[in-house]
Amino acid sequence: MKISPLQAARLKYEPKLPGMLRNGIAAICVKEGEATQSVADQEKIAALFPNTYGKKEITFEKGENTSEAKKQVVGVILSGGQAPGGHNVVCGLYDALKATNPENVLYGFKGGPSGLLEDDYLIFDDEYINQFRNTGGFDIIGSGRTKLETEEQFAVAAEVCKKHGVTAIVIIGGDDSNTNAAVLAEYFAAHETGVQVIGCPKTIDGDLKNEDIECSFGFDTATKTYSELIGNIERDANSAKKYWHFVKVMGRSASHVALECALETQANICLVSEEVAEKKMSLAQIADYIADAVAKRAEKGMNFGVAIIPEGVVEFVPEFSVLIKEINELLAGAKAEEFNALASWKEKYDFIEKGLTAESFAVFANLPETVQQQLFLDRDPHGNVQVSLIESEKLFSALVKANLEERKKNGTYKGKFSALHHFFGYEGRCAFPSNFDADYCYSLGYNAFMLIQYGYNGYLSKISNLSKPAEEWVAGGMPITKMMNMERRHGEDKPVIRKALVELDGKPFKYFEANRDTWAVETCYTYPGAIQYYGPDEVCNLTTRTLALEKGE
Ligand code: FBP
Repeated sequence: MKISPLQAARLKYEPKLPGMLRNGIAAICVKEGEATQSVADQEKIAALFPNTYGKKEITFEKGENTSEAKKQVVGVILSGGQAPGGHNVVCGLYDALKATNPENVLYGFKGGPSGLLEDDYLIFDDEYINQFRNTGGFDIIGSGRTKLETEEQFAVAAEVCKKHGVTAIVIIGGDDSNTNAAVLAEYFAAHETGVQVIGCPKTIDGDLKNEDIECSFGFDTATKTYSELIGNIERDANSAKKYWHFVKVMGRSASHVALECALETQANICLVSEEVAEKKMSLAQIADYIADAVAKRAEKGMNFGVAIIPEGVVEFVPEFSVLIKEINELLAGAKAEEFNALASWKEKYDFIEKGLTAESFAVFANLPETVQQQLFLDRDPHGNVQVSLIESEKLFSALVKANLEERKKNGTYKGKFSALHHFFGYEGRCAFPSNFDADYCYSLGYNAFMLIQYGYNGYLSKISNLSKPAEEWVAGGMPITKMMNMERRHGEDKPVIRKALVELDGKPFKYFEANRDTWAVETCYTYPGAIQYYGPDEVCNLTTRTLALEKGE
């Protein structure tokens, strides 16, 4: 198979482990810390996890390895959206497993959690795994979004594990997948299957983080990739001086990706969904906020700019989420057929007008027609509006355009407004992992095996002190139940890992808030350029601005 020169070079890269894991398997000992409590709802979580609740946090240290010598057969699963570095988690896991005992076996369940349920797997060997070292993507075994959450599924999983003599399962996933890992761990313990479950924190969205997990893997590479592209666009905008670029960036719900890109590039505008919700901003207010910056820049002769829009923002606009709920109800059940049978958009529009409340119809009527139609055409199998498919970059540029036209009429704006649109998402999810993600992921996988070897169940592989050089990173594990609280999901109270949204009193947002008025009106662009894999430390091992600010650096 032909491979690119960079791929060939990256195959040879040796990921860095935390100092304490560097002296070989025989010299890794475990230090137990304090017993843990869940972050909230302690009694309820303890009752739901009688076998795995309240366990101790642990760290690894240099010292004699006292783990029990037994043959390990481990199964690994990649769950959910791709994130750069996933291959290295598998490589780190494999290397630690084989270094401990060459007889140990690593199964890769294919296509996500369904691979475990369907007993669809491959067995890793050196030749196969070596092709994937330090590469992006999840194609090593594929990924999927099947949720492992029912007792029936757990029973099937236990059967499959028994069949192959599996001693542990490693689930590489986001907050939902790791929540399910904790439930599976409890099930395996309660049924005395002898199978351990370890999770690894993955998602480019950056919303799986808390006082224990400093960041999920993939966030570093994905945001660097988007920031490179946004920086290039800024330079183009500043050269041609004729376009406003509206750039939507991925992040299903939280705005960590958008905020990090704004900190990296100092774009003129960045919406932060959490702030939109907090201030209960309407679409018109958001448009007015952006139009203000456009008008002020136009006064200085700058009819160009860059605005970053987080993927999930419309769901955080209160009036818009009410509209979505009403549309979902309007077309529930048989009413969808009635609607679909209407021949023209005009007839459909009348049907919508009659079915919505006056407030929601007013919101609807102000949307560009393409977005109006999107709300009724692109629906999921349950008939619900697919909010993630709404082209919010186009929605906001259209609203800004209309706002500026009004300003033109009353003589408060004389500039030119020409908008271009971009969506950066999939471009960043499978990039070659940055050195940070390559090292972090390899360490997470290696560490996951050490947790297995020392007999832990229901733990998340934890590597911390991440803004420092890898030598100073701290390796250990945290019971997943510690990160859980009860939340209402689909009408039921469920134990879940809390999703980390952008904190408006957190340091990254505060820094952004302190600077954004200047960035909006002046041209303060910074150009991060492409991720560097080889060269001086200060360009190859840059931590994210988010992590650096959170750490007070
Ligand atoms: P995970 O939470 O599974 O990591 O996925 C996050 C994400 O990349 C979001 O940023 C995006 O909204 C979504 O996946 C897209 O999902 P899909 O790959 O199914 O289109």
